[in-house]
Amino acid sequence: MRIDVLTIFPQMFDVPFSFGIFKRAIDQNLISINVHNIRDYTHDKHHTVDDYPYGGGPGMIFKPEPVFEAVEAVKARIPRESGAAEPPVILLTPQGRLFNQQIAMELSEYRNLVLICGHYEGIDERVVEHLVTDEISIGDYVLTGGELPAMVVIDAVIRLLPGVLGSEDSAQEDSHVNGLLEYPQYTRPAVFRGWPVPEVLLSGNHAQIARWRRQQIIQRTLERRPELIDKSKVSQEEKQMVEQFTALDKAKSSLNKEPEE
Ligand code: JFT
Repeated sequence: MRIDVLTIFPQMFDVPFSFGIFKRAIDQNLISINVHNIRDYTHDKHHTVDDYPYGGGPGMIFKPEPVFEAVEAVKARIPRESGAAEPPVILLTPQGRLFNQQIAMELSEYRNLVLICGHYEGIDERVVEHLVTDEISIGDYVLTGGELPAMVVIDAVIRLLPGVLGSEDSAQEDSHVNGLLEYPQYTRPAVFRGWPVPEVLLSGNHAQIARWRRQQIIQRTLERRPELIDKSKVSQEEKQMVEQFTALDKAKSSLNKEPEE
């Protein structure tokens, strides 16, 4: 996959992609990430990328001309077979559709992605209407620009590409792929500062371990992210089993408590 990123802060992308899994994937030519400075597509002496908002208001707005010219130049340089679909042009914006694993999987099917990172108070709406094909937000909190969201999207997408992660199936096992949270994990020592690893995991009984993990997955998801359960394939029977289990557990621990004053 080839990813082209447009930004006024290209150096922000140097560090995250110089390490570990990304570096290896880039070195192996599984992905290429090309970062372009939007300022290079201005024509005035001061390389102006922003201007005041029409109608007044706080802050500055990205001008449309440099963004259009940058996207058009970058798209022209993407090698494409004749008849191949145009690459999506994605704007990171608080107004976009909320990013999730489903969207990451959808984007991982493309040969090319073009990402636009804005700054200031936003981008001229004509960029959104006539250049951008997809608007994405990584979550309902306020950031200063689209660079960190772009890195989040790139991370989530490229780890799904074949060969990027060491073992082929580890991307499939992750939480949110099956729509639920993960079970708790432990490694040695078996007792750390007096806190033991759950006994079942040391038992060597694989069927019992699998049952315990499944129960933990459902219990945690019920407690922490109940909205995920409704969308998932957990059976009514399984939910009831875990709810009974949890109720029993709570009853037991309240029996063990010191009586209150
Ligand atoms: C914030 C952003 C995302 C995403 C793009 C551009 C300017 C600053 C800003 C802040 C509040 C209101 C603009 C951006 C994001 C997110 C993305 C821009 N700003 N208006 N903030 N939070 N989750 N994706 Cl361009």
